[in-house]
Amino acid sequence: MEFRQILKQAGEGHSKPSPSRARNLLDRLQTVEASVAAVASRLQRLQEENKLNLSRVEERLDSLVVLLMGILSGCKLSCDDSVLKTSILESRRLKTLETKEEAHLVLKGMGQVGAQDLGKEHKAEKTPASLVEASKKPDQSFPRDCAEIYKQGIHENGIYTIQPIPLRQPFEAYCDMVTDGGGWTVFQRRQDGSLDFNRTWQEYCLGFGSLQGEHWLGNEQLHGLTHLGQHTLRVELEDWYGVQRHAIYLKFKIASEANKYRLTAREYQGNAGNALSYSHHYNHDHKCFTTWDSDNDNYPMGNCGAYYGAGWWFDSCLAANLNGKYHRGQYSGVTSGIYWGTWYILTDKKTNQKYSFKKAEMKTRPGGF
Ligand SMILES: [Ca+2]
Repeated sequence: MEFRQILKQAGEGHSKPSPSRARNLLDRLQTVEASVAAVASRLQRLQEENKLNLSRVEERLDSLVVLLMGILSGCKLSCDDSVLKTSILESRRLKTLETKEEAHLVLKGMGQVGAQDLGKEHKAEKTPASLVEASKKPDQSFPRDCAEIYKQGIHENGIYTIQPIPLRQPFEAYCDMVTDGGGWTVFQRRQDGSLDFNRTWQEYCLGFGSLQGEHWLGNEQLHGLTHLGQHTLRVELEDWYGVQRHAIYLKFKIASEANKYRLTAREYQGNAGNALSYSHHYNHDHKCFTTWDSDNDNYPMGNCGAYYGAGWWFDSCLAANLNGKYHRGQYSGVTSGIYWGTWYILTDKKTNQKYSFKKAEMKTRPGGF
């Protein structure tokens, strides 16, 4: 029987429960009501806790979504083929290694350095040991060249780590991702005269300068970049009036050191003229590299590299030399400047002046890119 009915009956006098029984019932009623109130309060607390937990979960989900969006928009990559793409991103991250000391320590761990002359002007940073471990895998751990990076969807100019030959040491290079469709691995730059290009055979072999500024990437690196398949050479020139011209060679190759880094540059296109194959007597195509301390030129009476103060693929001696001295426009005396004989003549017969370029850049990418 319900308590309230009992009480009602008691109040109406249909039965006559004893006063003690009525008190007992009232006590029990109060106990039950207190229990119900406690349960209701607990339920409410639980509901509030659930709401709080739910909102925390939502917050964490939101932050995860933001993080994911950041990663995706940052790398602009889809997530397949992730090993190569991760290595590209890692190569950009390496730019945060700022000091020469850090780079030098890393390089000591790596053994052979590659394109860098850390003791002098070169400021390029190198690969941490952990990444070098990855690069020891038998397959390709870094993109072969800037063209491959471009094809991965990265179209930003800058310094990237590349590995033209599997199992060989990766190295850094400046990638021109904008000019004429991008994908160019830059191997020479002149722009302000801050760097001396009259260097030894060994220096030209390993490379020198700063990848951000004036530099020679290295003949060994050039050989690695061009020894397989067909490659294109692009030469860009700017004079002191700001006029720009270019020369393209659809067949470009640099031989091994055993073959004195011999140049192949054929099938010219462009508007700067074919200075590399100027004439029968001044033809740089198929000529070996010469420096002041390694004479491999076609001039039997002396060393063209020593005479003109540059490392280059001299004939006997030159119709072009983009590694010459940095003169500010016109100069006189020995034709030692940054020279391209099909654009500016060797000597102005009226003034007896010669002309050196303000900017020069040489770059390569695979044929059919
Ligand atoms: Ca000679």
